[in-house]
Amino acid sequence: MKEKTQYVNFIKNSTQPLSDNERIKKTSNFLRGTITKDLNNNLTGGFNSDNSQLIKFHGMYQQDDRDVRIERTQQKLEPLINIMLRCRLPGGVIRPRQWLAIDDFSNKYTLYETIRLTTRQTFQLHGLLKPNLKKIHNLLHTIELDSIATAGDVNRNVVCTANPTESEYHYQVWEIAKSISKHLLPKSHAYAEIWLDGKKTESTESEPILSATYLPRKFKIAIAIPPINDVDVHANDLSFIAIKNNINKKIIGFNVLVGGGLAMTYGDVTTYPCKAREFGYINTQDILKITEAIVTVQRDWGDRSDRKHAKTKYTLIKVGVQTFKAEVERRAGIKFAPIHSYKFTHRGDCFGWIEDIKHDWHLTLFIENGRITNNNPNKLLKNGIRAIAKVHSGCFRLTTNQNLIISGVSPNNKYIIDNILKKYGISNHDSTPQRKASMACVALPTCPLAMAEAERFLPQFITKVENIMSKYKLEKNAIILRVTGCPNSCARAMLSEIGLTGRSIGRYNLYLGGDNIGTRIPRLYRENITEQDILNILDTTIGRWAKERRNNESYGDYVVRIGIVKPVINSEEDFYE
Ligand code: SRM
Ligand code: SF4
Repeated sequence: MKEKTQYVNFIKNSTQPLSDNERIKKTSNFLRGTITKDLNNNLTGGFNSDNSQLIKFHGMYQQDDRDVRIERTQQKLEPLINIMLRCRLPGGVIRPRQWLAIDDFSNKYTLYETIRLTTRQTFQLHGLLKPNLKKIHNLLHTIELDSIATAGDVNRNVVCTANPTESEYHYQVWEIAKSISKHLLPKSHAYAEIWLDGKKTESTESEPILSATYLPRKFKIAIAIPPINDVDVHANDLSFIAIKNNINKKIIGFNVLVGGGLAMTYGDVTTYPCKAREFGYINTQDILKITEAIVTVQRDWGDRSDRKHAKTKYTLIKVGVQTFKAEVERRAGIKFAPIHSYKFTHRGDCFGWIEDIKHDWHLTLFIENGRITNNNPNKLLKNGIRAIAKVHSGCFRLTTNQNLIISGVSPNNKYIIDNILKKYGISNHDSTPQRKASMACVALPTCPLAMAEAERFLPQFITKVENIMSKYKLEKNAIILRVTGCPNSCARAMLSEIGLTGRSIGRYNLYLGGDNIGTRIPRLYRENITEQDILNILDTTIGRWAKERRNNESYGDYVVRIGIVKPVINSEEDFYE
């Protein structure tokens, strides 16, 4: 305990130089910087380096098309700078009229003309040009959406279980997701001022929860409704696991988990993916107080010198669960009760039509890599969803697996939706269970951090994995398989049974042995290998799994049981063993 107290004192009195992002935030005048000046500068398509950090807090990333980067450099042209915008959509619910407006905008004003559903239940528009930025923010505003705090050192989009099998509870967790999102939003008027031509306010603002320098790093919150762990609780700084009263169908409270996170830096063993720790149980009415206390402890104790160690997972490991938890209880004035028992049994989406207790219908559609596009002439996905949005009176729910639920369809309208899907060639049946259990991050060409392909690599790679599955008569089975273009794990490869993380173009690290409910981190099996090497390994291990597995044993559990990889139990101690 002495050591932990010393760490907290060290943070208070730290003389380590702060990271440059701290300077940018501090001098930004509550996230304004000189964004407006850059916005009006027609000589460049981008923002200066400080402002390009600040626009993240307003939900935007400066990018360039990496496919044409070299060519443009040779032509002595500035890179094709453009902006990616990420919307704030707590719980992933979007109305058809909102969808139509976004769809229109993406057709008229984005370079790629796509809508990209993300692993955190929202959508991104890639390829916006600076002159169109105010247009998109004004549009979002008129349809009651915004992109505030979907990036930067703040609380990000709050995710919750969207699965229609849990419809009785969905509304309750969605309401909570919205209230947490609102509670933790920056209070600064900068967004309205810059993007919506809002009235200029004197700089007497304050950020009572986030502070004038905001959080040390991004912060993520999820709400899960067991038995489904679709939100991947262990990827989040703070997770709430709903405890249900099955008689009155009310959620009575939540188990609280803190300190999950998946990223690492290659070659730096002080960084690693981490599971969240159980803090205890709280009643539903205490959720905002507990959230605020956890966020402010991380705000005050998180590392502001070294961004690689700034996330809650490292703060928690440094001070220990007991010290962190005691401080949360002190600040919230609430004591955690012992954890209520809960069990996760799966986390994939439930594809196809499902009827809820009110006799409304919900259709979960598989969207490969979350990319809504018309690129395939035989499957005009974007046009098809647009056509549905025109007649649909319910809503759409985005899932954390990059899929789309057409939600709240009356029995009479079901056939209308089915006919539209048929007309546009959209079907769940053209994808195998293996394809539906696989996911990739965006990576190239837009992500500046990508070391290898992910979204553009996955479809063909899965075809090869499907061949292996059918060779061993496993067509009805699926392995959770995820690919990311770098070790940041945006498609949560570090919670998959087979995880690939990009090393360089065409080469990946292969991780094996996560479980299929998202409660075990996989272990590095082979480093920096080619697609063919990976397929050879999968052929052998999947073949053995087909023959030797016990009952319904998953691939991840099998490779751990027979010792192909040792399980990761406590990543800060054994991830690099
Ligand atoms: Fe992510 C950065 C895309 C979910 C961990 N992520 C990025 C950036 C913005 C690259 C950048 O910083 O310039 C990527 C933009 C690519 C592009 O062109 O669109 C990017 N992340 C994504 C999305 C779109 C992946 C997807 O295919 O759906 C997801 C958007 C989520 C959202 O809607 O808010 C996305 N990112 C995640 C997740 C998964 C999750 O949250 O469930 C993780 C791992 C969980 C975690 O945070 O530990 C994740 N992204 C990162 C990191 C590593 C952070 C760290 O702990 O060190 C970075 C890099 C960073 O922040 O410095 C990053
Ligand atoms: Fe980019 Fe890496 Fe995230 Fe993929 S995992 S989107 S490559 S930051």
